[in-house]
Amino acid sequence: MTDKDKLIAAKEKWARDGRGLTGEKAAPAARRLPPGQRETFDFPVLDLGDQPNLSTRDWSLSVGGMVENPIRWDWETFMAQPQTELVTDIHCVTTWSRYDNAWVGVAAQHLLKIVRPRKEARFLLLRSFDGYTTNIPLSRFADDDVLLAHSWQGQRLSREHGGPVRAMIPKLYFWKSAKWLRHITFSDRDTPGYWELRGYHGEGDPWKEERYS
Ligand SMILES: Nc1nc2c(c(=O)[nH]1)N[C@H]1C(S)=C(S)[C@@H](COP(=O)(O)O)O[C@H]1N2
Ligand SMILES: [Mo]
Repeated sequence: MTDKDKLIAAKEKWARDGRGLTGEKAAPAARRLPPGQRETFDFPVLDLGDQPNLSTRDWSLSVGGMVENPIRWDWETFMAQPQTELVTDIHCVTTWSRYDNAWVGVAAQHLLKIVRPRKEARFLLLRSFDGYTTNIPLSRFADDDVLLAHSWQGQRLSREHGGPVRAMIPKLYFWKSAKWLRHITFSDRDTPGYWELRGYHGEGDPWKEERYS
């Protein structure tokens, strides 16, 4: 490539990436990095400091509240469900974003088919083995890119990143993606979780900069 070709290629890439745009009014499809975020290449660990040491034998997921069919899945039952592979970007409210994370897990849409939320159910509260909680509108949990994930980049999720199983909700800030997932409650009412009680947003859409309430 000549220098001129390189310059053109670089400028074309800038256009594709939307470099230099504030992005404040840009539609999500027009850019990849939500407003106020910067790309990171490592995978930071963020939690309350108590990382449960769970073997797959200690782990189970129960789902209850306003559903027709409450369940409790142990590890074998969870792994026997249809498995979904997805590549998604992570956006943490502390302003780092990490692109192209390859996940494997059970799709939220599959879980919803099994438990069948009642008509009145509009919110979920996720509870974790470290006592952490976070709330999510059912409409956001029902998205086709939401997973209960057990693997990341071809390996089982490590303890520090929430293994054996964590939520993965890529269109919301990452604090909504509960690690060490233990229980999901469906409700007609919104119950604020750990960070939501401490000034963070109920929905948490990075494209709308829903950081704080
Ligand atoms: N159980 C549990 N899940 C949690 C947290 C936590 O403290 N406990 N922290 C949340 C926050 S604030 C973020 S940013 C992400 C971080 O996930 P990571 O440590 O895998 O990067 O997990 C979320 N899920
Ligand atoms: Mo976070």
